[in-house]
Amino acid sequence: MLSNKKILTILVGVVIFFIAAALISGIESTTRVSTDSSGSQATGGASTNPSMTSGGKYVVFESAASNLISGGNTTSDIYRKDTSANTVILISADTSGAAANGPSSDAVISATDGRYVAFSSSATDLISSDTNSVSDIYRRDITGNATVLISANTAGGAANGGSAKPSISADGRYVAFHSAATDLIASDSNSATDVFKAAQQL
Ligand SMILES: [Ca+2]
Ligand SMILES: [Ca+2]
Ligand SMILES: [Ca+2]
Repeated sequence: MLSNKKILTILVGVVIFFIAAALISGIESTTRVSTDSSGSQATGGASTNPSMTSGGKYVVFESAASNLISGGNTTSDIYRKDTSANTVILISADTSGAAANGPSSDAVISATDGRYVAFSSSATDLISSDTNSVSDIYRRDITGNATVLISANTAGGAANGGSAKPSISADGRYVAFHSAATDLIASDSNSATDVFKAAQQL
């Protein structure tokens, strides 16, 4: 027969074990990021493909929802959520600041401070001179309120083939992506999609 003291010791041990296991494996909390700045849920389309800064403050994602910003349209756009302030801003903005005229996807954010976001888009109004009718890579500077074409040809203009799947360095200076274009560099004659890395001033 076990004494009451031994039974108590075993019970305390079991309780400590389960508390420790819960602390080690437990999820502390889950919150929904794809909401508008007042916390209302997204309506009218799916929100997908998140990318996050290293400290977790900023999350970018694509969404076909039309209510995340005022003036939202029904094509997929890129948004950045500040998970501290709970504010949402449009990243795939045209030259006037409104939602772009075509779908955007594949958003990635500069991990260090979240200032830069690279993404692909088939919109034609993100910059003033996109005439190629295919998907391009862009980088948005949120602080500078400016969008630049990353998948530019050697003349600085729209490339002759589609580009997609960007990756951005932690500081936002470099963007890698793949492209079927043949005029991003001087001598691409392999008739195959290649991977490129572009540098942009910070
Ligand atoms: Ca939209
Ligand atoms: Ca284009
Ligand atoms: Ca090639």
